[in-house]
Amino acid sequence: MLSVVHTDISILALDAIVNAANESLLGGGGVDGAIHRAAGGELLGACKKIGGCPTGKARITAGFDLPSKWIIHAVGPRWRGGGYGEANLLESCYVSAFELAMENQVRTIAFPCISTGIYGFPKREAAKIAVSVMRTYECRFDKIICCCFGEEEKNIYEQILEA
Ligand code: AR6
Repeated sequence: MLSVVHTDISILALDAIVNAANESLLGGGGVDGAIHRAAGGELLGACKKIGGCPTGKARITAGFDLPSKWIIHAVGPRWRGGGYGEANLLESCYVSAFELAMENQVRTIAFPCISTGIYGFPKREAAKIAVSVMRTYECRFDKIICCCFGEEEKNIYEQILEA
């Protein structure tokens, strides 16, 4: 089941939540900052051990103090006008996150709108890419949540899912 939820992803109690991280995996602003604050200091130690992640890929850690069991740190691309493979890289980070989720027996998972905040990826284009990957994995999960922090994102996802 694929659904849209309008909330802070760090409060969700699922098998896994996805973080919109950067290549260092050492935290930052936006949803990354919120997840690190809610998960507690041990998360930073776990991320340091991993040693980074290339754009378009994902890595997994425990959820520590979060209600969710796992955090999948996906690194989306920075928007540079669209001519630098941004769409493929965004698709690839959703695919990598889903593959890691399946390797770890995750059945319920939520994604933020990766790359559409600080990284500037156009929201509607990003949502179309996200939903198309989610559709291909839908039958392998019990619950896939598009977690929208803003009203605008929520409306975009609802329109795409209804189309
Ligand atoms: N829960 C759910 N979604 C959220 C939350 C939250 N608590 N907070 C923000 N969002 P962004 P990016 C939404 O900027 O564009 C960080 O510094 C936000 O409204 O968090 O991939 C990283 O370390 C937007 O829709 O991530 C990287 O350096 C979406 O999450 C960089 O930002 C993504 O916005 C990554 O930029």
